Amino acid sequence: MTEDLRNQDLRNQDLRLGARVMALIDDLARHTDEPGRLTRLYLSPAHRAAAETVAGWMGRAGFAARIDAAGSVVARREGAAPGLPALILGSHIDSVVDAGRYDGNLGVICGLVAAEEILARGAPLPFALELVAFGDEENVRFPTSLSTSKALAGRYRPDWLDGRDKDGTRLRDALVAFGGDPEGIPALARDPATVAGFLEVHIEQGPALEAAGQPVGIVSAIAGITRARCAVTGEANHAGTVPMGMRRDALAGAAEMVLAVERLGAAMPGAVATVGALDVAPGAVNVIAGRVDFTLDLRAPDDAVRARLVAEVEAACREIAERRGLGFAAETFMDNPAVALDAGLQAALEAAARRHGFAPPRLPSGATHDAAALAAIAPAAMLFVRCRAGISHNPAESITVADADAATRVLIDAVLGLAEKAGA
Ligand code: HGY
Ligand code: MN
Ligand code: MN
Repeated sequence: MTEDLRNQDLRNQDLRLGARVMALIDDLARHTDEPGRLTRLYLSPAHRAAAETVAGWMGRAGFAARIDAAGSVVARREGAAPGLPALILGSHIDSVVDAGRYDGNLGVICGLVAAEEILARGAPLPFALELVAFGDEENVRFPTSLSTSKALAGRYRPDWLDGRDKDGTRLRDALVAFGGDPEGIPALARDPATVAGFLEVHIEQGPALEAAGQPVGIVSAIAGITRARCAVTGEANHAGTVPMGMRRDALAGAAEMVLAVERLGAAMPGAVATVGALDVAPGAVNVIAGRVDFTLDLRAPDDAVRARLVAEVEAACREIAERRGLGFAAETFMDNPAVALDAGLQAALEAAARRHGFAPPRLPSGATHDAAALAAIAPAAMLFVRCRAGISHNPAESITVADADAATRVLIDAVLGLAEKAGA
């Protein structure tokens, strides 16, 4: 966001909380694995630095903060009595490659600033407050699925520990190097009775709130998502000597598959289908590609539609491979059903937003979130925040100070409303 737009917001009204949120997000953005752009993959040095920074801020806010065995930051502040069920606020601090700075980080920092404000008001709460910064929501580095929030939800898959990143590093080894503890992950699972709820603030990553002229929206549901790693195998050979009709070109076959994925996704109501990463081997100008690895990301609000899309995409890839004399293998590593978010918490967020004069739309999330994992053990809800042109997973991701302020105040109001209701 340009500096003058930020100042303009500040000139108009007291946006103390929003200004603090934006300043902390800007500070956190310096922790990147790639100088010049924001890339903070799970268990990387930048993830460790960001986790320690956030844990320090939570500690200074009066929370007992630690980095857990799976690499998430978890901080707790007791309520009116010790050992009460916790209302958890937070999101994730890992990012995609060349990311925007608000995806995930906004929810962690909004939770922190809201908690600071709530504690400053001094009213004892009828629940404990916990702040979390999950570390593996994007699942970009390893073939996992919301692994750090699923650790808290008791749904961690031990085979994730043997997954490897593109350099061949095993998650287990990266976790130990990070300072985590693979053997300590099962103990992270929460007894559902100890979790009162989970509230996640997150940028919308879409255009609906900007079109509606609203700073915040209430998320009704999170789309189901299937992700897979695919391999196309042909025969590396000389680009100058092999006649066109005698080739087993893995890249030409993969290219036909990518177009089939796009066509099938577009034809399926409400679905989206993406090939986001593709690697060619051996990758030389004068060598016919012998192998191509690519990723699949298939989503739909309706699980039956997603299942149909997955089946059609796999059938199309196998037909193309067969016709071209290629090998095709697909390994699904994420298969998350669509999740309806908690009606009571949605209502609490909506009531808080309306008390601030907003008219928050209810909208589904095409992106997945840690709330989808926590919803397995506790009431979970999300507050979406308007982002410019809906852009995300891109350094152009941008929100305004005023909207950061609005989201933080709505979150505070929702927590206090829940406290009043629980304490009634
Ligand atoms: O890909 C997603 O839906 C999220 O940004 N991890
Ligand atoms: Mn996110
Ligand atoms: Mn994301």
